[in-house]
Amino acid sequence: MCGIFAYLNYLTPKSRQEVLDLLVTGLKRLEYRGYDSTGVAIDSPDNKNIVMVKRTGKVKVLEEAIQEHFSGGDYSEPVLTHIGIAHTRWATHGVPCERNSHPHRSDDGNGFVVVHNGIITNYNDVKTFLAKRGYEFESDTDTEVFAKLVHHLWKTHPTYSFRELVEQAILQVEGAFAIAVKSKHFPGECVASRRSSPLLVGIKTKTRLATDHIPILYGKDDKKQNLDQDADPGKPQVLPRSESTSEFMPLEEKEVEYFFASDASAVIEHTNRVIYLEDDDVAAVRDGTLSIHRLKKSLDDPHAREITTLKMEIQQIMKGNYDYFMQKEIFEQPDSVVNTMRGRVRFDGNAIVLGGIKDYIPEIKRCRRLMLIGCGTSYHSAVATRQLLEELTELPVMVELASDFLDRNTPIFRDDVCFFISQSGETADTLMALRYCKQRGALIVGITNTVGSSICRESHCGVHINAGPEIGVASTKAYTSQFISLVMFALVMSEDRLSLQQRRLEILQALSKLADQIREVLKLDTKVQELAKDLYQHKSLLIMGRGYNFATCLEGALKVKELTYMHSEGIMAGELKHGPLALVDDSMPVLMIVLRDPVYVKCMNALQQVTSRKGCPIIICEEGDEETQAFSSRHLEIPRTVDCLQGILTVIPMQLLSYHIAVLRGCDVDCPRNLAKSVTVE
Ligand code: G6Q
Ligand code: GLU
Repeated sequence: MCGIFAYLNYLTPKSRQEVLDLLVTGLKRLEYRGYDSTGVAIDSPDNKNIVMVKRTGKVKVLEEAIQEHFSGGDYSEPVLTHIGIAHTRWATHGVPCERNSHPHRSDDGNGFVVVHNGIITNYNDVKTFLAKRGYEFESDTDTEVFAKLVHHLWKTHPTYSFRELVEQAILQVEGAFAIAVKSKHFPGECVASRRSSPLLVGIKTKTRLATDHIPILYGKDDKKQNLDQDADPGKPQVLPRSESTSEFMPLEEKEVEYFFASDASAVIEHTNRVIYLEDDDVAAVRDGTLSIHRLKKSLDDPHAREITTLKMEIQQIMKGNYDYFMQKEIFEQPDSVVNTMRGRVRFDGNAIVLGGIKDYIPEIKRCRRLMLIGCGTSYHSAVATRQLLEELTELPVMVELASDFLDRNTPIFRDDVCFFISQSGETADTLMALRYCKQRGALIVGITNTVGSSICRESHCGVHINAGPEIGVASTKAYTSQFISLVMFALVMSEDRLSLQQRRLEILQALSKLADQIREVLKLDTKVQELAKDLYQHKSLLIMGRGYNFATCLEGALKVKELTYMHSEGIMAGELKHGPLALVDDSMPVLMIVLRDPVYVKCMNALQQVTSRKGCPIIICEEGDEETQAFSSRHLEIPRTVDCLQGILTVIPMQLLSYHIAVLRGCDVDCPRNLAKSVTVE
């Protein structure tokens, strides 16, 4: 999700103009990550204030705004030490607009300003706490609570250092974040931290550093303070922690520049010396000295963080170790599925809360039927989850392609609940179908990856899938996150059905294992690449399955078509003898999904029908299922999971297969011909 860039020069004279140029260039390097708005914060020329400029849209727009904003004051005067922070936002809480753009501030006086990537899942609790103490909020974001919380702590614990204030705030928040904080009250200092979102520190010095390691420091008291017991300002209730309690000396340099960034692409042109922060590391720069602190001491902690020397080119860093964004996005799925569930699924209490629709659940429970509407991959996520929705909601569920739904002038009732599923939230057909249903009085639920998109805005309620920006035109991680969002909805709907509790539990347990199982499936990559070598010169590929895996057949075939320009068809295995079997002979490539679920026997029948026509299918089957594997020498084994989640694990080999075939055929993986990421025309 989006990007952070911060720059600190210590005893290295730089004008504010130069700092702004550095910040804007840093943001430009992070643009590829996807974002919807931007912002920067620097000191005012009299050093008495912090000035912020924020814009929706591209970094270019911010750059122009900066030129306009800073044309008057004296921004060309060199400053010895200064800290500037910058951000590209991919909205998760609150639509993209200037008010919601980062940096966010603690108070009218801009005492503390914060840039944040990720989601603070308990922001509502923190917000309520702070609101009771008179804090007024000016944005809809989760981030703002962090700035205000630091301010609250500063007021109640006046002897705390900047780093200690941020540490205390971090101990109070839950979720995923990378943050960088700047303060008027602590000039020349910067504190940054991360949990589940990436962040690194780049170090630039005139001479080579004397050390390759930054020691990790621990405070005397890492206990989370009870926020409810406000200390009397001036009389701290808790003893402040001393600054350097460790026997290690932190990195101390005379003239030094530090860069805090979400990834190395933003720092590589300045320095190749970086420290990758680990979860719960707090990096603080004070008097030009960088120190790294840990919130909690654990036995297996290393004593120091290593300074790594980067040997990569920018282009390479943007895609990580991947050749294409699509490939990167496929491999991001263990994380993106967790992000979709973050703050929503409580595995310990078996509870699920979907904040964006919870107030509408009673109304949804009273509806006559559910309609799931989308295009392409998004439509397939509806096909994939329909059966579970029918089972757990006990309602009729219609699954519709938006274009066809409109062509048919489908009857809609006031008590219908219509889901509009769209990664971009801008697909014209889906949006028109939404308006059509809204006019007829149905309840509109949006399932999108893009906060503030048209579908988001025009829905009554919804779920953000939080998969992070998807850049490859072929949708991959958005599909698995849409899938999980719909599964979570089904679980919410069945919360109070006694007879379904066992089933819910089984699904929740399977969800908790999903990320690891996806990692297992991704290990099949080399094997899939070998299979791609067998297939890439063929003209066609048939993909067969049924039940919970039919959607994988459709989605797999779509991936193959759009990426490789080969013909491919997803075939419902139950339909084989009604036509498609005629296509099968010893030369037709066939892939079959045969898993141990309620339709296993029927799938085995289909497998037999294919092999007895001399077909030699590639089989996707369960780990160790020798009986099924006996039908073909080419098989891909996936871990066992609950039937209704199999589709998440089976689609990944299909994503990999289409990717490898496309590479072998020399196709443009990230931008297939004739296609666009967001289809805003009918
Ligand atoms: C497939 C595509 C495509 C997409 C549709 C709908 O790989 O990305 O099929 O799913 O064009 O787009 P939205 O999900 O953005 O509505
Ligand atoms: N949750 C924050 C917001 O919505 C940060 C999103 C991001 O990662 O950019 O503003």
